[in-house]
Amino acid sequence: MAEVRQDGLKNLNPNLADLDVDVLYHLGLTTLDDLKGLFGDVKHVAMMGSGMRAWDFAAKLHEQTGMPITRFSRLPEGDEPSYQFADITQAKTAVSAAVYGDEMDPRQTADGVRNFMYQKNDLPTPIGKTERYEMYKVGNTIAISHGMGQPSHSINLHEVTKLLQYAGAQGYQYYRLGTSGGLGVEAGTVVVANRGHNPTGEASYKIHVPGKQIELPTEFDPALAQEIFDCRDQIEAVIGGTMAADDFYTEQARLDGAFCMITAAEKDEYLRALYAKGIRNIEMEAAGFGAFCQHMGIPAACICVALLNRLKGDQVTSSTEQLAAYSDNPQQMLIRYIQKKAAVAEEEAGVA
Ligand code: R2B
Ligand code: URA
Repeated sequence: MAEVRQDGLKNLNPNLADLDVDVLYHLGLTTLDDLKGLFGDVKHVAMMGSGMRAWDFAAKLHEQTGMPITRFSRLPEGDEPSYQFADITQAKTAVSAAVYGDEMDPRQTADGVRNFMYQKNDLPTPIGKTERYEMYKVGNTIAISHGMGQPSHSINLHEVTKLLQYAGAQGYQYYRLGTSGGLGVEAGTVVVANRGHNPTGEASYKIHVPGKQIELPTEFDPALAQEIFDCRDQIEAVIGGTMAADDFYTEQARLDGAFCMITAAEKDEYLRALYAKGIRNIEMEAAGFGAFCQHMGIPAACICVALLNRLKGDQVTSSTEQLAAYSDNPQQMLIRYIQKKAAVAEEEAGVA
């Protein structure tokens, strides 16, 4: 029987204890960094597809709650970056060093410039590297991007979970704040998932280990889903199934991909059958995310806004401003939830 920790974490890999140093390659951090100091207090991990959205969420969280921004730099304190490149060759070398992680002075990189400007304006700066994902920390909350699709998100989940293990964090929860195509729900509506579904409509996620198919269940924590739903205020929201596809076009039954294997009637029949199974939106991570968190005993919620109603069309035609407003909906629900939890913790600390 795998050990189950007091906070519910289970199935932690025993091989990790044998590693002298664990390189969290895609995060750009290792166990030689001060992970306890940086992440020991983490209670919330907000995951989302794009780096810009992770930054945006961290900035809003800092602004709305006053929780402090955690900064991490391997540069000596107060050492400011210079962003003068002598010529284009030096600029290219610097950017390539940032991307490929060579041993080069990070003050000379594009990231260095950006971080310098963010720091000067009290805005979140990334922790670790930004080649694959972008991670920010505000108070007890990590905001991190995971890219598009279940494989990218899965790598992220493994490394973040190891990071929190090495940091000694306890009792943390994961959230995915995403975009999606609604099923019978209009643009702007938030779907809080009760379970993830695969494209056959089943609530399971298939992995192959080692080469043998294993099916994992994909339920989300029902109490947490309800608590997040209760933070909707004026935001239109529903609790329902979220289907994860391995593509935006073909597996989501769109008629507007580069190729198309179905008729409009087949698409309609498929989407309506999914709706009949309680599925209310389609994106690209929910099933893998639910499976990972259920397997490891990490309470998780998948909170995705619909950008369109897929029963009415395929193209995302909203303006940039409209899309930003839609993306704000799940973010505000989570910020309210984090604030509620902070108030409860404060009250408990006062009583103790
Ligand atoms: C939602 O949006 C992305 C595709 O546009 C994908 O990551 C997802 O799940
Ligand atoms: N993301 C998806 O994966 N599908 C949509 O329809 C919209 C956003």
